[in-house]
Amino acid sequence: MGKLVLYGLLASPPTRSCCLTLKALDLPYEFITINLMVGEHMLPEYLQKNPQHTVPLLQDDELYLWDSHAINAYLVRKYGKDDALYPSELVQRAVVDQRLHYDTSLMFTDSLRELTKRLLFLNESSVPQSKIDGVAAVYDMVENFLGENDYVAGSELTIADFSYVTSIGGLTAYLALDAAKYPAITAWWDRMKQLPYYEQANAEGAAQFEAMVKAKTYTVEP
Ligand SMILES: N[C@@H](CCC(=O)N[C@@H](CS)C(=O)NCC(=O)O)C(=O)O
Repeated sequence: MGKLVLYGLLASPPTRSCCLTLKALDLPYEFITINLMVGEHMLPEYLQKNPQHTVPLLQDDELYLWDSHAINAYLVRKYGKDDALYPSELVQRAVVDQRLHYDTSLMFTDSLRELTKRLLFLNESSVPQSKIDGVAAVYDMVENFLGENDYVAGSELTIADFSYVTSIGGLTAYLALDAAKYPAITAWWDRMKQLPYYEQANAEGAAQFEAMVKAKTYTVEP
């Protein structure tokens, strides 16, 4: 097995989704911090590895792979003892893929990344109400995805849960999750916290992210 290196930032939700997958698969890896706050992701040596300048980035011997969803799928396919976290069966995989694309397009990118970019990277002092409404719409959708299921893509834990637990966790820094309104998300999140590697892979970085957002003073504009 090659040496795995994960370049990332603990506060970054997609980085932590990869930490969760690595831990779930019990894979040893080196973690190299790329501090976005001081622009380390824009340095030529990083751009050479990932021209899209995002974290996380996985190095597996000569392969450099970015995008957390692609990384997580790759890790399960290459190193998983079975395909449980990213099922090979056509329909099950299609549902997992749909959940992942929802994270890439809407939940993380359009909601969480956009809000965070405005406040932490562009240093803006307000966010539009429409963006906070967008967070509520994401909660509605994930509550719907979960339905009666234990996990976001059905009855079994998959890599989609790792993306969702980090993205939803980040969104709660902007809009608290109302347990009465979102009982399925609340129960699922509690279930995720029971995973033996959850604390180590997600808790510290999630607290760091929340502290960064909460340290900002901002208004919500109509
Ligand atoms: N779809 C990507 C998104 C990654 C992403 O946007 N990461 C943020 C940090 S949480 C980042 O690297 N921002 C810096 C930039 O895009 O220049 C993934 O899932 O890995």
